Amino acid sequence: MVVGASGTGKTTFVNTLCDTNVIEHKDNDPQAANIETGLQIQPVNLEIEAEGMRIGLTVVDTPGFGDSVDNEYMFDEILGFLERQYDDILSEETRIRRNPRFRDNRVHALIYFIQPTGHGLKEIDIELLRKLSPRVNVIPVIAKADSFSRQELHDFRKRIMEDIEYYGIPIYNFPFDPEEDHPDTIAENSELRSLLPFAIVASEDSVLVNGEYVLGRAYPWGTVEVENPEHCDSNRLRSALFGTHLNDLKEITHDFLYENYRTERLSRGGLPQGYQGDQSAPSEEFTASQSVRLREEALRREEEKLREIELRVQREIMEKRQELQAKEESLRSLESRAQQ
Ligand SMILES: Nc1nc2c(ncn2[C@@H]2O[C@H](COP(=O)(O)OP(=O)(O)OP(=O)(O)O)[C@@H](O)[C@H]2O)c(=O)[nH]1
Ligand SMILES: [Mg+2]
Repeated sequence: MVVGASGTGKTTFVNTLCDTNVIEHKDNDPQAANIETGLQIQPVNLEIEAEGMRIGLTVVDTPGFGDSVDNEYMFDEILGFLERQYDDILSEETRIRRNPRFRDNRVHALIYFIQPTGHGLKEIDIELLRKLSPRVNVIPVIAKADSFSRQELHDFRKRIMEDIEYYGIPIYNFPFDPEEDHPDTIAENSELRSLLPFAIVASEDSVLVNGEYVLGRAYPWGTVEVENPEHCDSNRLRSALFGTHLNDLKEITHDFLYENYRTERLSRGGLPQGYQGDQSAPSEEFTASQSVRLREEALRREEEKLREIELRVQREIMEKRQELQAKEESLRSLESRAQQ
């Protein structure tokens, strides 16, 4: 899944990553530029050839993120989408007769696009990452990294990682066990970790470099090559996602993220009554009824939060009233003693 502010290059990245035109770009009609389309969650299923294997892949683009004034609602939609995939598995696991057509649509990696501001994380980034990272492997990337000089990129990367650490955001940091793992794995994972957040350059255009066409962006002063590790980390991320770390991402999703969700869900009383799970093949578009359900769930959570706050305030008022009464009483007894 790719998430991030509008125009950070998510769709271009997906098309670059899969080497085909998987997703159409949002209509850039200037007349419609000020019409809010809201967040649309669009899963697309495809098969690609990567790292010498054929991989069945579902990419989920989230165009329009950050366009709306109400970001909280968008966060809940994305979170709701992630959790719904877990609910589907949970319902399938508890079914007496399994559905042979069942498809596991859990999101194994969420690539989060950080705007190339050079100023570290924004509040909206922090809020969103905090909300989503307990549910999905988050891999942060710097969008349009060709906007930076080498030194600027180094400083920006450092600032972002400091923010991630400061706010305790549990991103996917290519985990390894220094005592158990093979030295090669340790070296590889440490190197990938040092590249976080990955510097991404994406392009759907081919440019001629040394007599050969390669994916890149041509500028008056030179060319940025998407697959050149000297220019950006797009290729490193690709081979980690589709090759070296594909299984690890899946295992962490199943053994840790899903397991936590499952425990929380069951201790809260399990799935809603009558939950049927996803009976059909996955839909191309997030349907209207699902969207309404998510909104209702978000509203319910909001109501719960408000009720908690109300109760807390009532309790505090009660305590203060008791304190005041006790003080008044002691004052009265002091006064009566003074009069005697
Ligand atoms: N300089 C630079 N421009 C890029 C890069 N990737 C994409 N772009 C350009 O940025 C613009 C927006 O790219 P999109 O891929 O449509 O952005 P998006 O994140 O999908 O946007 P929404 O669908 O509106 O959320 C296009 O003009 C792309 O050509 C990059 O790595 N560097
Ligand atoms: Mg897009």
